[in-house]
Amino acid sequence: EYQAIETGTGNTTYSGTVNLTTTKSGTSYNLTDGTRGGHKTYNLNRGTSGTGTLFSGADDVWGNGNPSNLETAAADAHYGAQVTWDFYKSAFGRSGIRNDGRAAYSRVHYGNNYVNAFWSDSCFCMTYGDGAGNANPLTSLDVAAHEMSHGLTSATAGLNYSGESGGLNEATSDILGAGAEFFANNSADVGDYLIGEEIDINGDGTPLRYMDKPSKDGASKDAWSSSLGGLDVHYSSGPANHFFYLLSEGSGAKTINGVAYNSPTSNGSTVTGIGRTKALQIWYKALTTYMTSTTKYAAARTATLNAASALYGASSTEYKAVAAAWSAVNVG
Ligand code: ASN
Ligand code: ZN
Ligand code: CA
Repeated sequence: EYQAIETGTGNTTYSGTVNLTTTKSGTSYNLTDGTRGGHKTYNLNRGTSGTGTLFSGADDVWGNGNPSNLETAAADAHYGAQVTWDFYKSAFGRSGIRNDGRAAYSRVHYGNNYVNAFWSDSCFCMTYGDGAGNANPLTSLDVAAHEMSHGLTSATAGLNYSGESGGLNEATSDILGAGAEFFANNSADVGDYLIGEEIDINGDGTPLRYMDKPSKDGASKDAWSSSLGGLDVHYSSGPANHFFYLLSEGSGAKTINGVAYNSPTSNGSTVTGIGRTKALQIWYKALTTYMTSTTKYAAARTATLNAASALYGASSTEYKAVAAAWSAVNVG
């Protein structure tokens, strides 16, 4: 049957009106992205297993911006996978999660009132709940890039999802989630160092996590201590998220894209940032070259120093900034 790559229109909840790469099959359209490894977006229609049905229809317009339209979450999820694919390619020269040109797939409308999203290695797929009460659908771009980046971590360092390595695994997803959001340069969803700010999971407009000062969420740690590995991985991620913010932007007060940050240091030092672009290069190289499944915080310091040395030299400003940013979160 006749198949063609098309550019459709997504009317998303979080990212405004966006172009979506779709497929025309015969006379109908479906959410298959033939330019990014064949990524597909499926409707679980409240189910919790299998793939449900591939989103398809008579026109190439997806959703209306309102979550009550079942295509809207699909537009956000399809867009999130598309942007994250392009971010990996543009920033890191990487072709998909496994760097093999093949895509994962996405499933939306998982379960009933499900307030979460997740990556699964067994399906090689991202899954999104619709939220409940205050919590909006879990399909914002930073959440999508966060989940897809669990796939990347799994395919590379393989950081175990518990203890300190689990915190580093979670931080990697937050770091690349924020990286994808900045990369998208979408005026409806500007880049920030907040995770899940649009979901409103707390019902008071606050994000899930803050990278400049992770303790603002009431549970995450700003700095390493010997008890860190006993925490939930979404809280032991704090020092690594904080490291990444400090390395990118430096300590103290700063406003970026209209969001005010104020990042402390645990040792009273002043850290000067090297910019997000270089910080992302360092984290990615550390993740894909030097970290392993059992890497803890001390080894993450070494991994990122090795990455900075390989990329910029052992006497570079970048190398020194990595050391200073880790020291500022009590690592090393
Ligand atoms: N949204 C969570 C995460 O990606 C789901 C989980 O904890 N498994 O970390
Ligand atoms: Zn996660
Ligand atoms: Ca964000």
